Amino acid sequence: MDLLEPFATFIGPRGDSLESGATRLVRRLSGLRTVFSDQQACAAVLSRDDPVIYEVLVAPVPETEGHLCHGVTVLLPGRVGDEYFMTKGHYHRKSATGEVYYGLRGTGLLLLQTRQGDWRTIEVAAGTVAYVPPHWGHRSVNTGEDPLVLLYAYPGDAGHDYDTIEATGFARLVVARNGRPAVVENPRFAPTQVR
Ligand code: S6P
Ligand code: ZN
Repeated sequence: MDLLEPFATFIGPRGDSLESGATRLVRRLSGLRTVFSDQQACAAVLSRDDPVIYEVLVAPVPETEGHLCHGVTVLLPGRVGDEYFMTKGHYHRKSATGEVYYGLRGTGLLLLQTRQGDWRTIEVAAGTVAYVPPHWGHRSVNTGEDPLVLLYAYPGDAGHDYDTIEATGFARLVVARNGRPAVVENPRFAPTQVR
């Protein structure tokens, strides 16, 4: 039996520093062009700058059965056109696996949907424990003025399916209307055919 040495990671007061050999993934707008619906607004931002949209600090846990992958997502505040900064979003490749999020800082929405197009939102703020049940695709959206910082944990063998979201989009968009977040229909959403 391979025993992994128990370890802890330190999360700083801003909820954004994870030490102990954590890997930092940086997602900039240039790598998220297909995520935002307003392509003109996206191109306009990219003509000036390539802003960081979010970072993921990943604790060093094997991505295998039995382990609990965990880390912290730091999603910056901002918009592309009317649309708030958000993560790519994904289903778990092993679809029957859930995930827990814990809000450390900021405010936002978790956008959840099934492959058939049923959708939900969960408001998240510091102290929110949000549960993503198996089979629900998920994306985080920062609707506030501060970074949205979320701790996450999911089964090590869950894997990530980004291709489906890339192909179908999300059923709903989170946009600013009169300065407030609104959840509106995505006219380009194409639910996956039930096989
Ligand atoms: C992984 C978990 C989060 C996301 C992170 C970035 O299952 O849901 O760690 O990876 O929030 O989102 P995304 O969609 O780019 O992986
Ligand atoms: Zn996930």
